[in-house]
Amino acid sequence: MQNASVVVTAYDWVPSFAQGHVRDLRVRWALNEANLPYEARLIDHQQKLEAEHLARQPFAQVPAIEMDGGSMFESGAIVWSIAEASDHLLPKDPAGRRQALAWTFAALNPIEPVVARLAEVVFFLDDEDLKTRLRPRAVAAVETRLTQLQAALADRDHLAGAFSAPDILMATVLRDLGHSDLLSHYPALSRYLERCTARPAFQRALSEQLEAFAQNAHRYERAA
Ligand SMILES: N[C@@H](CCC(=O)N[C@@H](CS)C(=O)NCC(=O)O)C(=O)O
Repeated sequence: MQNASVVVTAYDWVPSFAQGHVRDLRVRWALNEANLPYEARLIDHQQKLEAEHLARQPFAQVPAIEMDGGSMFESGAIVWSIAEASDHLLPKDPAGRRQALAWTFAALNPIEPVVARLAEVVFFLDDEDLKTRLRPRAVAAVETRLTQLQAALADRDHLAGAFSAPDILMATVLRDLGHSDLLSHYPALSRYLERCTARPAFQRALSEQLEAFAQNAHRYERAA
């Protein structure tokens, strides 16, 4: 690695249920849309706790990015910054840009936490009784947001005019429901997600994340 002007910090490997869903995917997608070459700095789950990484990401998470001589964290802020550096990932008019900003926060605030909560119940709870008790409420919270989101999207193809930064965030959040059939009850949202993820830049980003995991899998299989 090194000498690239853009460096994305990501995990070298995660368990299969999380592969293709780690949040550096959003950053890789935005960079591919913006045609900005980058290199990945791959860290493991010990390195994320070390001072060198905490200086980049104070909460011991990924992603983080180095670009324009500085470093930043939080995937939404990173995607927005990449979009600002690009000439086609944000509306040019002030009103459209404000809509894009609102939808960027919307993807990460009302929507992502309920999606993440359901994933937590499905993937991280070992207690089957507790899982059975908590799942209906977690599903209902997601359904409420999907109903509202579908109504707000109405017949538009994208959230804020043409495809833009908030679509990268919203689509990656909605993809995280792929472990369930929930989205199939929301045809406009299913079509929206298909439209976004059919983009070549998304496909490249996904391959790049998965390729890193595949290259490092042997180290973890040996350790298991
Ligand atoms: N709000 C943060 C969330 C980052 C996050 O949750 N990253 C996950 C991977 S997708 C992580 O590193 N989790 C490990 C941990 O929290 O210890 C962002 O969007 O960048």
